[in-house]
Amino acid sequence: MDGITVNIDRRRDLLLVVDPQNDFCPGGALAVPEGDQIFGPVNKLLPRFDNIGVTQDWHPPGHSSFASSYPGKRAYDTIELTYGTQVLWPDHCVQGTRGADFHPAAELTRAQVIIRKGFHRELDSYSAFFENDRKTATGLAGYLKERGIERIVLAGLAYDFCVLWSAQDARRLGFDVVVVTDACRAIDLEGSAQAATVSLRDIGATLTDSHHFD
Ligand code: VGL
Ligand code: ZN
Repeated sequence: MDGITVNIDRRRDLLLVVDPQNDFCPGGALAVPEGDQIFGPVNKLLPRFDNIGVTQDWHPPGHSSFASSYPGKRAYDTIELTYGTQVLWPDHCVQGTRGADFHPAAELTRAQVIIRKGFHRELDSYSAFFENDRKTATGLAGYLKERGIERIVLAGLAYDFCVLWSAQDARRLGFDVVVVTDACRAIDLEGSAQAATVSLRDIGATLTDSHHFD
């Protein structure tokens, strides 16, 4: 496990850094345990890639994924929305707030595309490609196809939500997928981190760590 060597192809590969934002790091509104530990591996990988994308969770106040939008509900409860089961989160990554900003440790100046997601009030978006209805596109797939990208190398937060869902959609869209496990951290709700690893293997994603890039 975690030992497969990946040869970077600067033309066809894109490094996608998922939601490297203050609110997902220690001290943030939806802090992922050790979330800030990803930046060592992420910053080591960034110079190795010519094609770099970033996603930014970007919710309006009162977003439908916030527990505070439902009287009587608490964070981490679930509800049924039109598109299926939705975990309710603490208010996080509210548009224009410091919590929604990229973490200062992330060296993202060479990123060429920033995809904001989760900005429709009634619809959450974990994946970089589609919102949680799995139909509303973010536009990233078209961008990548026009740029000739064939493989997505994923790092970021959170492993078991936005990274996982991005990997699933990327595979469905025909991209090869590599997940850099030490450049990710999980929220881990009821075993979701382990379940994510099983799903990633299932869909044919390559799991490796940042030491195994050639
Ligand atoms: C995420 C929960 C809510 C993530 C975003 O980035 O994984 N998780 N919003
Ligand atoms: Zn969110």
